[in-house]
Amino acid sequence: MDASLSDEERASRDLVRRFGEERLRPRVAEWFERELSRAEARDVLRELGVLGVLGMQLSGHGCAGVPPVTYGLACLELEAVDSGIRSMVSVQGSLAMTAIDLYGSEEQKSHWLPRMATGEVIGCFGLTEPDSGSDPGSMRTTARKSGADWILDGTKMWITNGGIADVAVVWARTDDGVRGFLVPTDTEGFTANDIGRKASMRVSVTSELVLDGVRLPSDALLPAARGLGGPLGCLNEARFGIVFGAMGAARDAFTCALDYAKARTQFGRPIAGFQLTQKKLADMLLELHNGVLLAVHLGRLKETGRLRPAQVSFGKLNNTRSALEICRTARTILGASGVTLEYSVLRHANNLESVVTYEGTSEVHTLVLGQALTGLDAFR
Ligand code: TGC
Ligand code: FAD
Repeated sequence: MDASLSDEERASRDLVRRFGEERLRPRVAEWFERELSRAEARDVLRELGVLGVLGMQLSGHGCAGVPPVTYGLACLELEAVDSGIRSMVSVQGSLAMTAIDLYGSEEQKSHWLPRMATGEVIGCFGLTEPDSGSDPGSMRTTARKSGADWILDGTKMWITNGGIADVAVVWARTDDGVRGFLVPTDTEGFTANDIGRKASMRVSVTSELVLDGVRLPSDALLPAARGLGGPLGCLNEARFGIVFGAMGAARDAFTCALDYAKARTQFGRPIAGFQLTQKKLADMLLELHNGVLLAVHLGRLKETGRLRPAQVSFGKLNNTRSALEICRTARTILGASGVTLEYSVLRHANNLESVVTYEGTSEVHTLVLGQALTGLDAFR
């Protein structure tokens, strides 16, 4: 892959990889085992802010403005450690900060973005609701006018960074269609309840957000977001990061399986010497490199403004599906050792169960491609 990357892209990737290996990997299995606490999640985001990856793909207001492939490679290296780490970064940079960057007023941008880039202020993105997941157009959260103010009521569900956020980007139904609001989380009527007992994505905080008569001033509204296209526009950005990120988890599982297969002896020889193991490794290698090549290709399209949402769906569907398959295959190579947290393979596979579900399930992206191919909408 290195031949397809510029010197700057490789240097930035190596920096993030080193940070992941030295600062995060030594702690990650323990975090997964007992679930990352709110305080630890905030600390990790502060460290990632110092590293410079939060909103690194945005320009101005304290953000570096790196090209898409550089951002994608950062996602890949972080997800090689754990999908939860990449998730925190995606939600902060590609969802919450992107919503403000794309749709916010100049005042909103200068108020929030510089401190979000450093990790001093944490954001979350509330689109999903208990009864409204794949079909966000059916959301029930409302925002109604009360004089110059807005009053928000409703519940958001499965919100990454929800319990640690200082500001929540909340999408709500108004008389004027779906609109976005910046909700400081210390506003009266706002509560975040963390979701426990997750068997996946344990290295990130996931919460329910309850909005009970939350009163906001008129300048809490994101002025330039109108309709469902507002949140979906942000999802394109986060999904792009996942196209790269998923391949990080896959690479880590592949490397782990290859090393293990060379070291583990059965029937008097390394299991890497058996043809069945070699077929697994070769198939994993093909899918891994196809996925990375696809990600870089989509990144090059994005650099020149030619990346369409259906192409992002193509990448998200293919790479999350392949990554999950690679991690499951890696687990089989490790035998019983593969089910423990001593190795990363099952932790990655468990995390990827969330990654194939959030940001549009595999079924949703399949239907987006079906629609692009046939012109027929099979969602309803
Ligand atoms: P539909 O009628 O097709 O479209 C409504 C309006 O939205 C526009 N639009 C898009 N705009 C930008 N990017 C896209 N990808 C867009 N897709 C559609 C469309 O042009 C239209 O605009 P307008 O101006 O005509 O009103 O909408 P639909 O109700 O039929 O739904 C389409 C569908 C199913 C594809 C969409 O709703 C969808 O993507 N559903 C999946 C929901 C989802 O992905 N939720 C993710 C929540 S956030 C999250 O999971 C974070 S995980 C943490 C992490 O990232 O790590
Ligand atoms: P449903 O929509 O109920 O789908 C259930 C099943 O039905 C799926 O297999 C789905 O593909 C299938 N299905 C639905 N409609 C169709 C159809 N038309 N045709 C065929 N099959 C269909 N959301 C946020 O807003 N912000 C976040 O930060 C966030 N973080 C998350 C973090 C984690 C760890 C997880 C697990 C989820 C997160 N989500 C977040 C929510 C996520 O986006 C939703 O889970 C996802 O959009 C799917 O919604 P659902 O779970 O309600 O499933």
